[in-house]
Amino acid sequence: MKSIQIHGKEFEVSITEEQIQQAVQRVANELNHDLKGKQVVFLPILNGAFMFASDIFRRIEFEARISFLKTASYSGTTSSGHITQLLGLNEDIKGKTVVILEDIIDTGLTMESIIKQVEAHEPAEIRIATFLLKPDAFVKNFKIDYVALKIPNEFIIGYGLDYDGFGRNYPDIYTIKSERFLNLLIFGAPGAGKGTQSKRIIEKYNLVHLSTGDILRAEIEQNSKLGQLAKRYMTDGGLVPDEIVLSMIMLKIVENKGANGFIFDGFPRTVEQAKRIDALMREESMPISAMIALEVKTEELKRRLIERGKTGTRTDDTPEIIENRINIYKEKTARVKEYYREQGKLREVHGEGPIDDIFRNIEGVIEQL
Ligand code: B4P
Repeated sequence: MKSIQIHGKEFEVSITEEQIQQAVQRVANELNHDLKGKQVVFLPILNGAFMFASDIFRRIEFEARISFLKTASYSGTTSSGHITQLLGLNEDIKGKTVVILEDIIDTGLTMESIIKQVEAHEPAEIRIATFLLKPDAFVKNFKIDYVALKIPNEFIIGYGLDYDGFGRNYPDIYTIKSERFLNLLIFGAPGAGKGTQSKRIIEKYNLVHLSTGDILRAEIEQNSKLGQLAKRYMTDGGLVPDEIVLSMIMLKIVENKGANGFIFDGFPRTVEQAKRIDALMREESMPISAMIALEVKTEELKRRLIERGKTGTRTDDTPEIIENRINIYKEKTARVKEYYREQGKLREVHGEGPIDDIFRNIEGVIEQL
């Protein structure tokens, strides 16, 4: 996606030049249809509306005048506390049709004040044409006759609109690149459903899935050096040493820079792993958002894994190794949960029952983050 930098902030295209031009053409068509035969004066409001005004005016197919206005805003001592003064209205608009051209209307406060001041010059009628409207921010009740595009209530630049004076020159509209990201840890004993729920979370939230178990099994499959090393520990259900797991996961994070976020599945499994990943993600300005811990009774964990062992390909799904994995979880891994509880990041979710119901509860947790 096209992006630009202004004052160290990154903006990315949210409305393309083509979409803008189509919308502007539609407004111009409506104006041509509605106002032909009238005595029309266009009043664009500077600075922001200069591009919109220029694109509209060159598409107007009847005789019309154009006169640029500017507003000066200052806090006054009136009851409204805020005054917008209209500058440059020298054109005789008495008895004429006036079209005020604005780049963006959000609350409508400024436009309301502009309308009042234009009315004082006794035009026959006033029409409002705005390039952008933020319906969620609009609190006034005057009629807006022509709207090219409606946008959510967020900060934008381009096509005449600026950030601290810059950005007006771009033909597209840009929004600040989302700094919202989601870094989730999905946690639970072996068989708690981490892998099962991760799949759904990734689909819905578009996160990169980092399952240390899957990565290690892939290494074993390829018979890589790392795989050979990991196999020694995984065969009986023990933990692979922290250094190996950490270097592996760090590599994956670097490879996926620019992701919306990560879901760490089966990681961290020791407090040392947790401390190291916290430090790295803080350095990357993407701290861990929350740990979602799936709570499942030991009997149910065993039942699930033994069941999978009957048909699946996991060599560690045998009764003795399952026992060992669960014991190691209790001894070494369960305490990671307390580490995140202390940080206020732990979210416990009941992990028994239908998979869809569990996912709905997880969604509820994520939506509140
Ligand atoms: P993992 O791959 O992480 O395996 P696991 O913790 O045993 O969980 P698993 O993925 O099997 O279970 P899930 O909860 O999805 O680790 C394997 C090994 O790799 C470890 O033993 C260790 O040696 C090594 N390792 C991995 N990460 C490490 C790290 N960070 N540090 C050191 N060593 C590491 O549950 C899946 C089963 O439950 C499925 O059969 C599913 O169908 C079923 N299930 C899920 N939800 C269900 C529900 N609601 N109802 C019924 N069944 C359900």
